[in-house]
Amino acid sequence: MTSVTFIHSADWQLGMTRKYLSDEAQARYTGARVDTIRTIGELAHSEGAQFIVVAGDVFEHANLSTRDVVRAYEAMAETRLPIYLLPGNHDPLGPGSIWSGEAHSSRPDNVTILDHEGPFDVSPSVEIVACPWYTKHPGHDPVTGILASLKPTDKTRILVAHGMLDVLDPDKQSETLVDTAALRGAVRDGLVDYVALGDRHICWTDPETGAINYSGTHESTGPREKSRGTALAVTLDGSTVTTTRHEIGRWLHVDIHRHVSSMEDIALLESDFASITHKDCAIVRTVLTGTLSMAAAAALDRLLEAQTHVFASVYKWERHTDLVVVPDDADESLLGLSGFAAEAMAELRELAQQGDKTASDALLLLYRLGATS
Ligand SMILES: [Mn+2]
Repeated sequence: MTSVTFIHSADWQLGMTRKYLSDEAQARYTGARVDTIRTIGELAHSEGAQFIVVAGDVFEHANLSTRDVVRAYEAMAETRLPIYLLPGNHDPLGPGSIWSGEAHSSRPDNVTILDHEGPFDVSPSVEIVACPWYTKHPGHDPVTGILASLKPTDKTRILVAHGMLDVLDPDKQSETLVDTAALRGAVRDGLVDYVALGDRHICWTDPETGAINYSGTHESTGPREKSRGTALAVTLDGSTVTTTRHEIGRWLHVDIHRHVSSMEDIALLESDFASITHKDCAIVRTVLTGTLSMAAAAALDRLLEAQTHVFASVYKWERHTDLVVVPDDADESLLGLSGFAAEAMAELRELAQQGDKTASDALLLLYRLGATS
């Protein structure tokens, strides 16, 4: 058996939109997610890879514009390597699927849709067995059913599949969980040499076999993904599997957690923002808690406002944000209120101390008006 090297990628979800991106950032995000296909091509050439597999969810949904589809195909053509695309739960086969639309007449010759179980001959010594999704809700394990039909072969056999391994999600009672034990058995029996998985957006190698892998997405799709996008370079040589993780994405989702109760804390928060590179391609979700004086709260607002111009997006994770503004003596003397205004302020202060958000916001507004007048 001769050795084979290829790139394993998955979950491109091309055409994805995110509600926390402005139109400007969304346009760059969409473009980058296509452009990273070219980066995968460059990686493939530098690794001496013979082909690229994408293990499901190539497109975000069935109703993408023709532009989204043809631009993706154009980038795939430029890789000048065979690319095998698996339909997943976002882009299943079947009536009205994205694979049958008019835009697909532009599909380049180097791209093969894994539109049935296979085998697909990659070369005289390598074959792909595919587990495409035919519907968004198959109602059963979409992967391991195919194993029973496989006969031993002298070829190197790569299973390309999409779904959630049961060992990674033991509490989830989904009908579509994939039976990990069955896949491990197929690897141990020599029925398959490698399992290229998509669906979980993580770069993961099965600790028991080394041959069952998730590549992760090529570009981060959400805050649960803790790095820029990844792809795996895979070499199969006899029964030896070598996988190398490559960080190829440009976009990053990052959470900043910080307790802020003083100007010093706000300075630390500022350094959190400063430490992130490629800020124009970084999406920051903040989780801020604490009790702030009005002066500190105003400084925090100014800091956050300034970051929105630098980063692709900065937004609060509302559910976990808990900031209360309570005036301190310095705030009150700066405002120099008297009479009715001072009484209103005292009342608001009492409510804010009890955790009343509206009172907090009103105080902050009062402070801003007062401090700038
Ligand atoms: Mn999926």
